[in-house]
Amino acid sequence: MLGVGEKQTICRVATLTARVYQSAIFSIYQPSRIFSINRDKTSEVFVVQTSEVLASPQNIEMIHPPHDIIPPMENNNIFNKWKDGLARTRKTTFGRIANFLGTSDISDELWENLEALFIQADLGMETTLDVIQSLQERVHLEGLTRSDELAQAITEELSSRLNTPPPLVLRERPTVILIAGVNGSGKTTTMAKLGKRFQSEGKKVIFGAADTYRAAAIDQLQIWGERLGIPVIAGQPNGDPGAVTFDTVKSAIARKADIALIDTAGRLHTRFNLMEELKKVHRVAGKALDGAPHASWLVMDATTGQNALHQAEAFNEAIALDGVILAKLDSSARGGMAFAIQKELGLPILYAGLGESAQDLEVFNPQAFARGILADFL
Ligand SMILES: Nc1nc2c(ncn2[C@@H]2O[C@H](COP(=O)(O)OP(=O)(O)OP(=O)(O)O)[C@@H](O)[C@H]2O)c(=O)[nH]1
Ligand SMILES: [Mg+2]
Repeated sequence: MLGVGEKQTICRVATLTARVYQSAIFSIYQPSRIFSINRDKTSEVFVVQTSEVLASPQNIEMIHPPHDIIPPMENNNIFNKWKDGLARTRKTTFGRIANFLGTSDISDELWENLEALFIQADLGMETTLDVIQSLQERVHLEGLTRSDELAQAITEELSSRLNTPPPLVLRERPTVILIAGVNGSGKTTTMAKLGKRFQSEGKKVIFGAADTYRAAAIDQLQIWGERLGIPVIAGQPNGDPGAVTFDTVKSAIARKADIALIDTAGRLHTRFNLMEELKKVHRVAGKALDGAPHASWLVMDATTGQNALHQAEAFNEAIALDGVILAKLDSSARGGMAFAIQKELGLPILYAGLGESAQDLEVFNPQAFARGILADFL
């Protein structure tokens, strides 16, 4: 990543693919650094040029200032929060990349070590192979020979594979959001965090305690509701979650709430029952209000790594998820699963849980995330 105060010029290539672009640019600019966003076929690719621009090819447009794209984060509270929250992931896996990147030549052994580390870091096989292939292409194109020259390329390749989540647009009032996930993943705590965040944005929030499977689950949400001053619609333990959902939506309409967040069960007698119940809750929300639920978010426990991806597929089939909230990143060494969630599930990561209290929820920030896991060799 860029050092603060370095002379920067950013060029935008609007129509070329990242690969074509890379080979084009390296024949014109040396040395240059590439920072790409959305590496899909038609993506915009941003080049950061730290030395003087030597030539200006026609299809490159200069944009200033560069700070919108790569905000300096070194003294920023948010960055520090991410950096602290990702300490385990960084120390256990990504931070060890620095050990491989000595002054030796790039060798087969280095590629094997990197591949093993990415897999261990829960990037998933697909992402791991993709990153390694891109790095090998860059080594070829940029003529890198020493392993320490790879650090920048690794940072850029990883950052470019994380996307900024779409902004939350509340088109309906109330906007009804189902919060799903396996038991213990962090649903109820995340609901409290979301409630606090929306409240602080001036929105009127209501909670629905549709996890009726355990009495303690209802109590837990009610305690959060009291603490935050958010009304909680609840039924009896072992009552019908559909009925609670219906009452929550109706109550949100009557109270003119902006957002209704509905907590759902993570554990039932069987996986089949769980998914059938979720589908029912989904249907009932639609009966109470046309178009509801407007979003279904899956809370994933970042400490469970790749297993959580299979669970997510089952939830996605049942209730068509709109996004993921990655909880417990702070107690996980497996933050690398963020890459697999985007690549293998194709779902945006909307928020990240970085602690147990109500304020420990951040909108997912790819740059802060990449800097947080790679801080040791940036
Ligand atoms: N460190 C940390 N702990 C978290 C985070 N989110 C949730 N937790 C903790 O994880 C545990 C389970 O959280 P819950 O919110 O009860 O999980 P749940 O999915 O509602 O669980 P069930 O209702 O049993 O299905 C609690 O001890 C939370 O405090 C987080 O972002 N960081
Ligand atoms: Mg719960």
